[in-house]
Amino acid sequence: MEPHLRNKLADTDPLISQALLDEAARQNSQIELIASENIVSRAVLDALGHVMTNKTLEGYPGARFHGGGQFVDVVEQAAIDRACELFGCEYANVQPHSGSQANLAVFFALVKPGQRILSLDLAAGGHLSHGLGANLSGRWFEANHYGVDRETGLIDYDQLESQAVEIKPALLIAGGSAYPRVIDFERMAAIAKKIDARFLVDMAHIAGLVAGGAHPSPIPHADIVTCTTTKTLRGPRGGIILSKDGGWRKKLQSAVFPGVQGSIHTQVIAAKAICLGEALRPDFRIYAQQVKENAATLAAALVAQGIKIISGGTDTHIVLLDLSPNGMTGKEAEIILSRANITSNKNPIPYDVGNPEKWAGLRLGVAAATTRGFGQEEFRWLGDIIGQLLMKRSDDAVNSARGKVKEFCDAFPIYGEA
Ligand code: DSN
Repeated sequence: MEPHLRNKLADTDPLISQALLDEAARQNSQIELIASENIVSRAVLDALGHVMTNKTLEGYPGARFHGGGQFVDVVEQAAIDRACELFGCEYANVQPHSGSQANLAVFFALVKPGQRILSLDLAAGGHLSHGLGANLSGRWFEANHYGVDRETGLIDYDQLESQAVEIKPALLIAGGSAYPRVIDFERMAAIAKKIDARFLVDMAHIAGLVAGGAHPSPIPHADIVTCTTTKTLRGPRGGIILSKDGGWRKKLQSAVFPGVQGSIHTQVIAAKAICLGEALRPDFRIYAQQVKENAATLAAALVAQGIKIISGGTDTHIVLLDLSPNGMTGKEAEIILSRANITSNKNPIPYDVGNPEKWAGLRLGVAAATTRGFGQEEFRWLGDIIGQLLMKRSDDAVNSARGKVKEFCDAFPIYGEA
């Protein structure tokens, strides 16, 4: 056998080998509270490192541009069928390499350059692929944004309706990266219908909660739904496009390939099929419910510590902290928590201005630690300790938190021995 096919990574590339080992150790020894992260199953990891990665294919199952695709066809068809069963829809495209790619393909299918789109403002919890000026979506479309009420932090649907009637976008978009409350998909669909716009829901963050029955589904209301398999869905990095019926099938199929992508990531599609299969099992419903309860517990514990939470709480896995009353930026908070081995990210809050260094928000998410086995008791403690870290900002608080974080990490290990 050629050495290239036989040698282990540790023998051929010590730099990368060590970085991978260090990353595994980091994940084990830190509490992960970044809302877009999760911890995939061993089965998903197995697929991601499989020789299926060697296979190049374009096209769709049964209609490929290269030979030898019969086993990838099994995998991709299973992923499609499972996505349709899980979300109760007739159409699924599992090829997008990411959520942003999925959104790009939907734009390609539904709107023309220069047309208007209307989406949630980034600072109010939207996503950069929904029309940010620096993103292709903001350059090619005339992007307009709706916000949230300054007091409640909630979408004001009456205000949104007036704006939509005035702007008359071709595409109305719901969803994003940091809106912690249930979105009224039915009302938004009615607004889209009133102005004859298409309605896209990007459920990237909440897909696992929808799959597990812990959050209302946008599928019956939206023309198209996109999501990632990464976040609450607990799968590999990648995107999916869904639609309740087959009406958009032809346009969406050609929008993904050859519209915005070429060959597929075969091993990732296998991993997507696995995670969708996992989400179909009854225990995933328990997981989704636990995520929701853990987030509510974390939010309540933080409020009890005197921390301001956008919208006063959460209906999802996301808890968004407003640190302006503490005279602190999100970046400073992120650093203090990281000193205690708690990982989070600075985030804009509604009406935040200025650059990321000055954002007043810190976004927390409970999906990864819930996968690890954390329950409400652990999240109650986390809320207390995060509150104290942010209030006291002292070395004593950091040291005491770090000791407890280690206890929890040791009690809830990830993957066991590598
Ligand atoms: N949209 C980014 C986030 O929510 O963190 C990445 O998925």
